[in-house]
Amino acid sequence: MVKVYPKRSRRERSLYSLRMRASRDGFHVSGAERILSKDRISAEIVDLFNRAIGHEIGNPDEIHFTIEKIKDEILYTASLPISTILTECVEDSRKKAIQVLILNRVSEVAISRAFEDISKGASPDRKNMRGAMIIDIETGERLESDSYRGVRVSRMDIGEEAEESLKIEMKRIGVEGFRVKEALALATKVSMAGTVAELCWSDNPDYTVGYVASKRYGYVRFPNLKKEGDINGGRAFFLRRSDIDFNGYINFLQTKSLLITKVTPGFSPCIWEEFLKRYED
Ligand code: WAQ
Ligand code: MG
Repeated sequence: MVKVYPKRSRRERSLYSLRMRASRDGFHVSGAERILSKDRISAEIVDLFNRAIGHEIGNPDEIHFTIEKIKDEILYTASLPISTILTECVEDSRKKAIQVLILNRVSEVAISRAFEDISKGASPDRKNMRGAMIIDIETGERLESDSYRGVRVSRMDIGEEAEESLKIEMKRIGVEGFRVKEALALATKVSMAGTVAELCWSDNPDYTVGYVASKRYGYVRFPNLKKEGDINGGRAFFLRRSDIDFNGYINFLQTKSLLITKVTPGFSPCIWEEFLKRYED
């Protein structure tokens, strides 16, 4: 008699963490995170290599790839809902981004600290950080142990099927490229860790879209959180110290594997009043 074994589900297949880091003269240029099956690794390495080598910030002189079989449990989850707010200019975008942070009960001093530091280069030597700063939601104090490097979130990605629905959503709102996908994966993981809210915009001079992410309002994009040509960018994670085991929090961000299996649509594109109204309902 032929024995029939149940097929292993997709989730039980071995998955790998693939990480890329590129630098020039010791300074971080770009990085990427993937969680994927073995058969997709080599093609993805070629893609990430091409991205790193042609990076607009400067050609790297070192590119590192790390490939690691994931042995620990993987968390599977749906993404934060994606909304895009229509704004007129940088001032307008910033005003509304601040409003979302206030709705999340982030204090004024903490908000000012984040905007000021990201705008001028958040590391003590006024350069962009490789990772994120962590800001106390009440006092505005910076909590990360290394304020040059910041905290790097690692081991997160959007699964193949979810990526298909993300592509449809992106087409609908008229965006292309890898940034939305990578930022959405990161923001979802950061919010799952217990972060109250995150503020981010890119360090790439020609990418002006930024976002505020939170459990309550989702991943809220603003078309121009900085001026075109501005080389500064970064990330701030706002944290309520009393609610969190700090070491456990950092450990979750750096080492826990998280794969997004569903992309949640929000309200895009949306005018501000409409966005607020939908969340009040
Ligand atoms: N962990 C922590 N911080 C990071 C990480 C990470 N894995 N990767 C980047 N950062 C920090 C670092 O300070 C960078 O300088 C800064 O964030 C910006 O990184 O249209 O492209 O990769 O919805 O330039 C957001 C909007 C795009 C996307 C963000 O960031 C959209 C972006 P970048
Ligand atoms: Mg960048």
